[in-house]
Amino acid sequence: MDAVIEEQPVELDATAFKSEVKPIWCPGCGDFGVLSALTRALSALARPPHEIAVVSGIGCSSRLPAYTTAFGIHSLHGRALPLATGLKLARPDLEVIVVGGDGDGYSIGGNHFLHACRRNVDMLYVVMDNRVYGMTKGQPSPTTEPGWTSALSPQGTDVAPLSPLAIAISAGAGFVARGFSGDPNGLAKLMVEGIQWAGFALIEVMSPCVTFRPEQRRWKDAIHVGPEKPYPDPASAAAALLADDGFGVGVYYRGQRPMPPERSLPVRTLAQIEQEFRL
Ligand SMILES: Cc1ncc(C[n+]2csc(CCOP(=O)(O)OP(=O)(O)O)c2C)c(N)n1
Ligand code: SF4
Repeated sequence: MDAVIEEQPVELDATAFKSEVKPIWCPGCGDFGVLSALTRALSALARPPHEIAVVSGIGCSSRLPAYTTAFGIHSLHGRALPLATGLKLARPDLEVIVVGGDGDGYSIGGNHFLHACRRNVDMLYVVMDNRVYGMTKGQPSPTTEPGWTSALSPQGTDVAPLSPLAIAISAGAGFVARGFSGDPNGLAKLMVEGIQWAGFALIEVMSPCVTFRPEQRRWKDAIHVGPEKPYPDPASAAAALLADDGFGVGVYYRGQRPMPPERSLPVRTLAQIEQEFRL
């Protein structure tokens, strides 16, 4: 009689999730801490790299998928969320994690951001917020302070920044948290919670751009513990986020929103799909 082979849980340490590709981020960039936190979180999840997909848009932060051993898609500017939504619907067995920057996600990707919160497809979205477009050399982003001046915005923007976490809550996101790249262990714990959350989870990570915003090196002094526990309802969580200083770390909101019902779609071959779309 054949021996019954029981499936053992996978035990992989964080290095198993780091690829051989060497990050080309500037020395001191906060995104190193986010990569480190993500590989620790994936190790804690005990799923092998081929069961995980990391999807990004365009930007320095969006280079992250290449630095992991999971499946990676470095997609188009602002389009990571719709791409990841399609991927998750087609392959619900995959753990889908979306990563990117504030410019990518809240500017060109802003529309997709709102609808990902509404649709509540099960994925974690990690936004590395440095309040600037790093890759395109320091343009202001939707989270840039109105008075920040640079060669590209000599008089500042004079435009109020978005409050992405409050927006996410009002659009229906069920898990909303803030972390800091300088605390990879704390961030890894938040990521595990976000990945395990059944539905759309958003983690805003304060991740300094030391090249175009060198003053953000001081963020480590500004970061503080946020809410002791998540706010009980969306209105109080959003009100707290609109009033806070933007540096509180922790889970702000964990809702009760049920996942959309699972629908089993008929499996079709590529040829059948092509036939359907033929004009
Ligand atoms: C459609 C399109 N528009 C604009 C660009 C140029 N572009 C590339 S990266 C980027 C900004 C990235 O900023 P952010 O998402 O904040 O990431 P960071 O580089 O700061 O990590 C822009 C505007 C592009 N590649 N494609
Ligand atoms: S330009 Fe800024 S965001 Fe880009 S790698 Fe350098 S420090 Fe990081």
